[in-house]
Amino acid sequence: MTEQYNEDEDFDLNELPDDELIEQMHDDLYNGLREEVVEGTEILLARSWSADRVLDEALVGGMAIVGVDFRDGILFVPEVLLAANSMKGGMEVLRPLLAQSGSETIGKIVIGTVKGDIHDIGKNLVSMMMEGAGFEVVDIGINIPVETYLEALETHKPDILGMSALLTTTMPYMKVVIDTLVEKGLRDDIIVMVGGAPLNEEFGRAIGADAYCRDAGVAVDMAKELIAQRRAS
Ligand code: B1M
Repeated sequence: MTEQYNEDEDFDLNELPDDELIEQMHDDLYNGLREEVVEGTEILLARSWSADRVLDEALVGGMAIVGVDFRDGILFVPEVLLAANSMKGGMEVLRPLLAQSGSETIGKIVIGTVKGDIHDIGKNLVSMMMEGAGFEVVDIGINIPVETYLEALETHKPDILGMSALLTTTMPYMKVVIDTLVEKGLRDDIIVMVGGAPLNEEFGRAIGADAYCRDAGVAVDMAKELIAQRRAS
């Protein structure tokens, strides 16, 4: 990534046209500059950008660049943590907008990232979008073992169990959870939806999930569809 502006140079994000502001926000996210990412997010909203568009173009777009350089060994964990923290700053600004919903609760989801995996940005985004669509969301966090999923299902009695995994080494754990539900005779009581960058449809089917969700928007649509199907049957 090249610096678009000299770091010492004092400039006002507000003065940048939209396309340059987006590029600058990608740089700021890459460089872990949370305050600047938050400010850029606020500026775009003030320019009447929708929360969805800010999320996709400025934040998710920026994190994709970070992902490529992380993969290629250009960025390392501490830098990626700072980038993630900046992304979360922007997401906090968007949260009330994404979670704005006048509608009645249309269903309940318990969601968590599987054991061995601490990635939570995607899961948090899914939670926000589901809330926004009128779901009650119980986020049980990261690194979740099967016992904790089971306890949460017992306590909260949700319609849906959502699991997230970002690592090829942790995605098989989703099958451990689903197999345990089957063993305990609980599988038919709940809709299971899975997601995370390394997953795909085929994997979702192979482990016995009801749906693989490519992104948070798909998760919302799938959740509505599967709940409607279940209630109709
Ligand atoms: Co990690 N990491 N990371 N990392 N990290 C990846 C996943 C990786 C692809 C990077 C790379 O090499 N390009 C790679 C995995 C390779 C693989 O397994 N094939 C990787 C690695 C290797 C690692 C470590 C092993 C690195 C190390 O220590 N050497 C380590 C593992 C730690 C662990 O979990 N045990 C590690 C650590 C970290 C950080 C802590 C530094 C940080 C996480 C911070 C945090 O989450 N709080 C981090 C980050 C940020 C990433 C990348 C760069 C970005 C992930 C992200 O937040 N994306 C990531 C690269 C990448 O994915 N391109 C990478 C943005 C987010 C909005 O997208 O999470 O895909 P995503 O979520 C989407 C969809 O997938 C879907 O909807 C979301 C929103 O649209 N979705 C769901 C997700 N979950 C869902 C659940 C659902 C439905 C939909 O349920 C219903």
